[in-house]
Amino acid sequence: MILIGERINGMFRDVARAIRARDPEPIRQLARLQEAAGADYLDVNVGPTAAEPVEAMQWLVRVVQEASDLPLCLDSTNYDAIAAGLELARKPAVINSVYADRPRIERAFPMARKHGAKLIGLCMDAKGIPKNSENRLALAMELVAAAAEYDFPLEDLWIDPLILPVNVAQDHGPEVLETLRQVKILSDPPPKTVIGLSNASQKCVNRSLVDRTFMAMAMCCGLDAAIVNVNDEELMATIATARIILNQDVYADSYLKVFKKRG
Ligand code: THG
Repeated sequence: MILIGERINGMFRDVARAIRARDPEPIRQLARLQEAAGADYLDVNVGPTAAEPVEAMQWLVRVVQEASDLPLCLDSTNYDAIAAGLELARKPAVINSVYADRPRIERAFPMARKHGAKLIGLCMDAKGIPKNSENRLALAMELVAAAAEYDFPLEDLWIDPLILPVNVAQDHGPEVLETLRQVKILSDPPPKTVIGLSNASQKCVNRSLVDRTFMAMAMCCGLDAAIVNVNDEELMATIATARIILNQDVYADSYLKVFKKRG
């Protein structure tokens, strides 16, 4: 399971404040905390309200790399900001994200090729997020076809079916899980799959419970990667346990400790 730490995102008030004040220490601290908890990548998102998103992304990428050597997941709808982040990234990054819309595909895939970046493709187009899995898959197929067109490695394309909050879009849950299963038959080799887990529980009570239950179910459907709160210990224990049940790790009485120390 590839874990992307979600916390360096201007959606969080403390991060928005640090970005606004160009105060590096809270950001460095979040980078260190997530690395220590076992993140494989760090999501970096300046947030929806950042003035000068390109300059803010440059500042954020520099500050994160002062504290951690982890590769980055550059999360923005602004491709100038992503391009600026790619220029500064020391390791091959993930571009988060592109949706199935020609102008975005035509900008994102060449950018990914140029930098050897991986690319998250969303099951969404200019009309929005479809409800049923067939329509989500049709959009995933557009992205798979684009990868072939741009000679982009399919295993570097990570398809995100897009989770919505369970309190307002409960009927999407089974469709997301079915999409995760079916993505694997779209091509050979198949694309990878990824979700932004915390979306599921936004504005819900028992957030961690909703997240970790969704995570276990998504893992059962073949999920490869997730943007998560890696500092949620119960979530991390659920992931470790799901790996045992799915026979992805070898059982030992101490498997929870081993999971924390891995890599
Ligand atoms: N897919 C992809 N990328 C994504 C998402 C996705 N990036 C962003 C997001 N979704 C994943 N990251 C988060 C980060 C924070 C929250 C949810 C998802 C979150 N934040 C608090 C809230 O809104 O209640 C912030 C409030 C606070 O604590 O200050 O829930 O799906 N590819």
